[in-house]
Amino acid sequence: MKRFFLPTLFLATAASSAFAQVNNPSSAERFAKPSSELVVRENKYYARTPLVVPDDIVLETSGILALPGKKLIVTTRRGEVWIIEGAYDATAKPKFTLWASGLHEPLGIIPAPKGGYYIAQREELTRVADMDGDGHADLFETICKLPISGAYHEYAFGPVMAPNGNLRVTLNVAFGGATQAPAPWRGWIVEITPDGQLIPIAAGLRSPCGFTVTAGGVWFYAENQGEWAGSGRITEIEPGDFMGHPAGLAWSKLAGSTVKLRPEDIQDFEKPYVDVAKTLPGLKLPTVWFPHAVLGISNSDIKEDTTGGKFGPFAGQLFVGDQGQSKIMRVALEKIKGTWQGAVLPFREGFDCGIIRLGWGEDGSLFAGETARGWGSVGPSQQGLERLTWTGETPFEIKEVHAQPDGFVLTFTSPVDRATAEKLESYSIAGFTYLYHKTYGSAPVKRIGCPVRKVIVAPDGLSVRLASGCLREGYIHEIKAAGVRSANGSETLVHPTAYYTLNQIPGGDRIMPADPKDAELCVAPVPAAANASTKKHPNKAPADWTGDDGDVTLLLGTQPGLKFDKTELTAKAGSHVRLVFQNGDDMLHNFVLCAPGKGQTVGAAALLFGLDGAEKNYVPDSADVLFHTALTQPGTSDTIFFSAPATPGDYDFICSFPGHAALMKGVLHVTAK
Ligand SMILES: [Cu+2]
Repeated sequence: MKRFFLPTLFLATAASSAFAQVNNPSSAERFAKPSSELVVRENKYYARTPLVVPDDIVLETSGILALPGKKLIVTTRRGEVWIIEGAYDATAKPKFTLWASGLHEPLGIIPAPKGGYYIAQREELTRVADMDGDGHADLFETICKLPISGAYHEYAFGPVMAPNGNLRVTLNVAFGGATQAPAPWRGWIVEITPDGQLIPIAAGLRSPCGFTVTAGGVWFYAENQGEWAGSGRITEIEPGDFMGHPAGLAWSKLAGSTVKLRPEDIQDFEKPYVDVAKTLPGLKLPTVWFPHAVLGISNSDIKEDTTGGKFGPFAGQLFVGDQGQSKIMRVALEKIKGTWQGAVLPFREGFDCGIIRLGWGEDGSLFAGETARGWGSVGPSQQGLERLTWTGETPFEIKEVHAQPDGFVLTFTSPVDRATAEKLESYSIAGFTYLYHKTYGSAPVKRIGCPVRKVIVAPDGLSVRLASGCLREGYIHEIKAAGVRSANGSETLVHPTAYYTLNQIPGGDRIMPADPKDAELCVAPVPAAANASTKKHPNKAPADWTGDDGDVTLLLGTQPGLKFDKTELTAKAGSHVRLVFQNGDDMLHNFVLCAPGKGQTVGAAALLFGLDGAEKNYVPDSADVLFHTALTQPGTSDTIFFSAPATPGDYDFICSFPGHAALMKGVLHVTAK
């Protein structure tokens, strides 16, 4: 997970029925705004039902397993295991029975073939069972110890049962400090035999909250943005792989390790991940990148749709939860030249709380387990459990994206309207990628437009083939089909944008010959906008100032843990202020001076930025923004020159990088002249 905290004021949610369970009444007023258009539309196809939880239970759901007879067994971050009856009923109050307690932050539960359940706790994999049949657990059998140092970020996720009957567990790295893998196998995925033998599989994981093995036997895990991870992503895991975070390499020399890389092989590359992968054997390319703040900020559990159509038109695809943005994304994969790749799309947002666990119900509904504690999340609740059901109506969506030698094929859930689908202007494509470096997260880099040159609509209207220039292997391609309408009723797509990670460009027939001018046309524009001097980013002293220093110099720095080094600054009304913003932290930050009381409003608006956010320093175009610095790299500074407001008062300042404003805030006291 992350240490990012989201302002929960932000909302992108939800039908009024969703308010049935508000565990934190003080946050109810945060829901004063009307539901967004998108969520209202999503509700038509996928209905959300929060479970009613008794007031005396804190259901920070961390593991979900459906039991026969429409029951569930769930674990919580507080170490409890509950059996829930009536969880499928929209109106009745479910019955909760405490089955076990006293576990150490369990983060998953699966059946154990010899009875009871396997549960991963922070420091061990355990079999828990009810031997005397009284309805409560009485056996707690340690299968395998998982060493920890005590750092709060040392989560153990799982287990997931491998096809061979062994159990896999993923082990988070610790946060910060000289080493983030203070105990063996932190930063690894390991396999444990039922008799407790530990087999290391792959290294370089950072915060692998979710992982799964598909019906086809392929393992994928979800990674959070963070240090060494430019953005969220899911990646195929095979034995011997290195996933990018160097902390776990401390243990690659131990007996049993299949990973050949050593800590000294990794430096602060500061280059696109795909470029480093070409020269660093073993570094695994992400299967599908999830653009940060666009498709989640802390992606969590992965569930393959094995319902055979009971959950709608996406059978065989993957659903991936997100903790910070309280939403679920959808992934459609394909294998090209031996490499997995594919598209991620938005699926459903507007949940009550951050999602860390997903679990199928026995009727093909999807349960979402929720918690906000320690991280914050969008929505009114601090924890909970919701059920998502397909209403039986088919949403008009991009169903799959398939790479072609000269572009992409998009398939749809229902036929497209030919007139709009045949127009080039109905589409746009752009490529970009993320840096591989020690810094926490990366802005999207090397973004270029990919001109759409030809469209062929299939006779049945269920797919279109797009030919485009400027495609790059290893890059993410943002594919928009905003102009396409449905044949039936001229509807727009519910979610018109897909992000396809093009690890391999396939061979085969082209529909457009390669343009010899491609190479010169496809040049990344220099994103000068971010550093330009503007009225609100005045990075040069005005000519009419006497000297460059103005009347007062304010020094502002940053500290780890999303903090400015000062929360109060003072300047006289109308005085000439030179503000030096020095970012000494290991993450990207800015300084945004806002109108009195408007800091959190501006911070919430910054969360809505898509990929263009970096070019705009994540500063919303708003009258509430008075002045700001550039988005400043770790160890660098930006200086701005402005006249303090003429009206005395307390002016908010924040960092507007998505997710920071709730904690990174302060006040500029403007005093009378
Ligand atoms: Cu910040």
